[in-house]
Amino acid sequence: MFTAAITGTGVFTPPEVITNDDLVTAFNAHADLFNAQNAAAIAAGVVAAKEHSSSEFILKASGIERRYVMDRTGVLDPARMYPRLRQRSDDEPGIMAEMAVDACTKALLQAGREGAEVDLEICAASNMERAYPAVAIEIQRLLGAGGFAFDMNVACSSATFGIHAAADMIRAGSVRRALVVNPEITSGHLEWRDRDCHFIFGDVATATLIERAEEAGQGFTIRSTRCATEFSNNIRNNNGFLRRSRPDGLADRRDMQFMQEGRKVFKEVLPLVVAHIGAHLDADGIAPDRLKRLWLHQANKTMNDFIGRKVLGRDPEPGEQPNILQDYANTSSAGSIIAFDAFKDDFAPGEMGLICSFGAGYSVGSVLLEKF
Ligand code: CO8
Repeated sequence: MFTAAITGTGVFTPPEVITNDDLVTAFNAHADLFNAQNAAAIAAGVVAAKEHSSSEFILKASGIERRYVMDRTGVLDPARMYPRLRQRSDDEPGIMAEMAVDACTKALLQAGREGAEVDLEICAASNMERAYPAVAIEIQRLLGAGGFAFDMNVACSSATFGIHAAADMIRAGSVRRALVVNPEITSGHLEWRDRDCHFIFGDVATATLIERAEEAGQGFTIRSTRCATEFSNNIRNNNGFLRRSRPDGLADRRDMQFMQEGRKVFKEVLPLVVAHIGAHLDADGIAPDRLKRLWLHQANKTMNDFIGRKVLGRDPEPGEQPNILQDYANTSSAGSIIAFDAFKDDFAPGEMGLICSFGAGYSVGSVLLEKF
């Protein structure tokens, strides 16, 4: 048996930013357009008028101030409200692979490794741009890596579930070095025309390099990982390959994009996460006060404040539970890894922290780390 360790992380940040004010201006113009186009049906009570969004609500309800996206012009066009991405030929890198390779290259650089030294890539994200060939295999080729690669999807928990799988393979010795990469183009499946959720997500890619601690000079030992799932329809997207075979075929149906019962998610996921972290620490005999930091999933500031308080049994000190969601919004599986990447350099050997992600499924994944 070997000891698995995280030795590098990387973040690809898209070049374009949308502030809450940008978003609200575009949404409100869209709502006015919609209401004018549907005036008769609205007056007859057949269609509901769209209400305006507000920056104040977004900040108060979520803590989000801005988000990065791969294209802002399409998202902010009131007559369109989704990204405009160029068609790529099958012979050039796909957009997910391109974002992923940037993040992977940064993770490899941090660890002083090359792509050819990696023998497993897991592309773990909440949506894939195509069914096959696996995006992970394209990333493997672009990095010049050997071994094997595969895609996996556990929505917001994809990164921690990917780390869990890779760490187990490294411990067992079947893999020497693995990249878990999370290219999230959430702007492609967010419903920007719905004020209840239009502010929630942003685009990004993160990568985590995992290798044998015995062969690494520095990093974070993965002491243990823990994953759990429990079925819920409260976060759902019904798009998929059977779409054209349904009676309404390619109709612009609301459920083809991200849908959630936000209040229910909030109330149901919080106790799950708190119990999950508590059970993980208990199983390892680690008291919560041994943790220097919690790197939590980045969905909602109030949610994170609550989890921090419950896990630590007191209000977290500044820096114990850092948020990046004010700048990136919810980036699905990538959020906790962005936080880890940004807030890990002050760890001394022996200090511990916990990465935890949670979301659709429901799913919760946690990774207990110790600096060496
Ligand atoms: N502007 C102004 N008012 C608004 C707006 C808006 N934009 N939106 C809603 N309102 C109104 C509502 O209509 C409501 O009015 P009323 O009281 O009259 O009915 C009022 O404001 C309050 O609305 P909510 O109850 O919805 O507000 P909340 O305080 O619950 O906040 C949140 C909404 C922020 C969505 C909150 O519920 C939340 O964060 N919940 C948890 C969500 C979460 O963590 N989800 C995880 C999803 S991520 C995941 O699993 C990955 C999925 C895959 C990725 C998908 C990528 C696209």
